[in-house]
Amino acid sequence: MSYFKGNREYFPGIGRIAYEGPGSDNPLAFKFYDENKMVGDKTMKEHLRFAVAYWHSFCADGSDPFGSGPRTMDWNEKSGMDGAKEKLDAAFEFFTKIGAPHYCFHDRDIAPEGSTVGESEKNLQTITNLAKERQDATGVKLLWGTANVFSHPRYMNGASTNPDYNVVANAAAQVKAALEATVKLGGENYVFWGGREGYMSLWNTEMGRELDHMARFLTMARDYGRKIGFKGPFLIEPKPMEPSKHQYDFDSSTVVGFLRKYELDRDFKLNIEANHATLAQHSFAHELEIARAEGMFGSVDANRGDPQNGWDTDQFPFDVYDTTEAMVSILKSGGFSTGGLNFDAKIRRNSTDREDLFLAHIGGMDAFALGLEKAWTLLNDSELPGLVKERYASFDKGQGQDFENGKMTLDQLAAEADYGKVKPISGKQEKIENIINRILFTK
Ligand code: XUL
Ligand code: CO
Repeated sequence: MSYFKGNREYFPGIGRIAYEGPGSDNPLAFKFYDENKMVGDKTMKEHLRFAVAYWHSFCADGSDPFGSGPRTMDWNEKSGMDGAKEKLDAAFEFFTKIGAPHYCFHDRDIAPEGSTVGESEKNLQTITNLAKERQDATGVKLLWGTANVFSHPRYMNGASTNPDYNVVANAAAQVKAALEATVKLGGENYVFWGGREGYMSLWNTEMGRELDHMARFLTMARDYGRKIGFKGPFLIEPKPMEPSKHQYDFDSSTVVGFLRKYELDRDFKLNIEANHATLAQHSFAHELEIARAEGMFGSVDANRGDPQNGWDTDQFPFDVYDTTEAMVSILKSGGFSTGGLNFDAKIRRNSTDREDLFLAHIGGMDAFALGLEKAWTLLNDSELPGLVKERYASFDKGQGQDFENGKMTLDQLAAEADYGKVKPISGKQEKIENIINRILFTK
């Protein structure tokens, strides 16, 4: 199996990662992710639509607020556009060696900011022209593009919600250029993560006005995207806090309410990130289920937090209970259409070997392959769907059905009240949990 080769090999000694099955003890092989294996009517590759995140894998060197980065990355040695070109080659070598069909980037991950708006745009155009060549040569596709309107100090008070109009205009220039880059590269979605769209203190904040500004900005971006031929969904990625004390896109329910209020719900969907869900005191599956209930499921940023702290630790997925529960919800949503599983995840600061980036992705891909297979079995070959259906059976016929279909008034419903008809009905939670373990730990 071939992989992309630039001027230099950045991951020497590592070839195309192959599926060797659960019996293999080769750390650089898939044990569960067999891209051509059929699960129902699609291959694993088609179901899972994995993507590699440019920022964590090729830009970050492991630095944290307490110290500089311990990782050496040969492709990050040169600065400016020379460095950006080497990083692009390293990225495509990695995508094709790990066998990820997609990638995702922010404008500033892939091309450096220049000293003027025009120079930044030129940098982005130059690098995305090269990215297009590499996409065409390898078949790797862009899952989504986005603009980083949160890292530069000019965005310290927000981007579209900034109280200074001049900053909002700068955010517009970046989003416009990032939309153009996404369209050029055939990106299937466009993401908005509002890292600093929120507040640090309510004493200096006009919240209603900022929300109106955010909606105005998103509406303009939607209109521009459609004008230049972007057909896919715009995605909002909810997160409750970090870096802001409070972010307006707090969680899925909040975002759905916002989108409906400003009539953006037809063009926008949700990009659910596991660790953002837990930061909001929800579970990953909870956020996916809200998106499903609202008909707004779009894509996933696959990662996990750490149960012992509340931060956005962005660890690679590992917990198969979690990936199974997530895949149950995703399959019930009808699976991915334009979305996919983007590893918005970083290797630990002390994971300093070059192979660690491979091991992390192999583990994440295997965890979701297992989750997919187990979820498929739970939904198609277990007692679970029947047990859930049975719980709601009183709404499938007669007056329950009339109630559900809006054919009853409160008077009529109240007239049915009868203490004698209400019997305790077990929720069967433990039975279901036992079924899940049986499916998880048998073939
Ligand atoms: C930050 C985060 C972002 C978005 C894209 O927590 O998840 O990387 O995914 O801007
Ligand atoms: Co994310």
